[in-house]
Amino acid sequence: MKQLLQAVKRCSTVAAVVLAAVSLQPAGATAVPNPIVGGTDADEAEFPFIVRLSMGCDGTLYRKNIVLTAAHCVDGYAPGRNTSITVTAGVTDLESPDAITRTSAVIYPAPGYDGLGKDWALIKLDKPVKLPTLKIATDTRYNEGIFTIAGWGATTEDGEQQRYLQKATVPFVSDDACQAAYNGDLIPDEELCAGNIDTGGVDACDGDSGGPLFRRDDAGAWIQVGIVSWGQGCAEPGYPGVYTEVSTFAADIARAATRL
Ligand code: 4AZ
Repeated sequence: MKQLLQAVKRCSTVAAVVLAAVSLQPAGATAVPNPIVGGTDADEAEFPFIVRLSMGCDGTLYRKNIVLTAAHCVDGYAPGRNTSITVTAGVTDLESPDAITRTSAVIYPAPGYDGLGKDWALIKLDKPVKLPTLKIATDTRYNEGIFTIAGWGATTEDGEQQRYLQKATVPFVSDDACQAAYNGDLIPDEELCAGNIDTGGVDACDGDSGGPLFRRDDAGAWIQVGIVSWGQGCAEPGYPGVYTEVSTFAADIARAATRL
C-alpha cells in the first residue's frame, strides 16, 4: 500500500487520468480484470524459497539464514540488530501447523535507499531454516521472457491478503515501454517491468512487495531477477508491475550478506 501510494505520488497526473477514465466506464464494465491478481494456488513445496514477513510483505531465502526483500518493506524498522520481524517459511498455507517461524536478528536496508530505486533489503534470521535458497541473477541476460511471480498479497486492487500462496506468470516489458507508461518515473538501471501491458489482468499487488520475480535459467534452475516494488494499482492495462532489478545489485547483496 505504501508503494501504491508512492506510485500515485510519483505520477499523480497519470493517477488522476486513470481515476477519471475508470469513473467514465459504462455501468457493468470491469475496470480492473480479476484476480497475486490473476493467479492460482501454488503447489506445496513448489517454491520453498518464498517466505512471508510479519509486516505484510514477502521475501526469498537468499541464504538459509538471510531473507532478501524490498527496502520499503522494512522502512518502519530500525536498521541493525532488530528482533521485531517474524518470518514464516516452508508452507503455502500460512496457518499450517507445519509452518516454520524465525525471528529477525539484523535488518539491512540497501545503502542509500530513499524511497526511489534501490528497493532491496536483507533480513538475517535468528537461526537458519532447512529449506532451499533462490539464487539471484548476476547479469542482465535473464531480464527477458516469461517470469513467475508468487505471494500472499491481495488478489484484487483493494482485496485482502491471502492465506494460501498464489502464483502467476507475467511477460517482460521493455524499459522504454515501461518508462512511457510511467511518464519517466522508471529508474531503468535499477528497475525492470513485467505484466500484460495491453490487457492487464495479472500482476503483483499490495502485500506481494518484497517477493520474487523469477524464471528458469539456462540449466533449468529457478533464478530471481526482480523484487516486487511498486506500480500504479494492480493489473491495470497500461501499467506493468515494477520490480527492483536484482542483477544491478547482485554484488552489493552478496557483499552485504557475507558481512551481516
Ligand atoms: C504494494 O502496494 C504493491 N502492481 C506491490 C506491487 C504493485 C502495486 C502495489 C504492482 O505492495
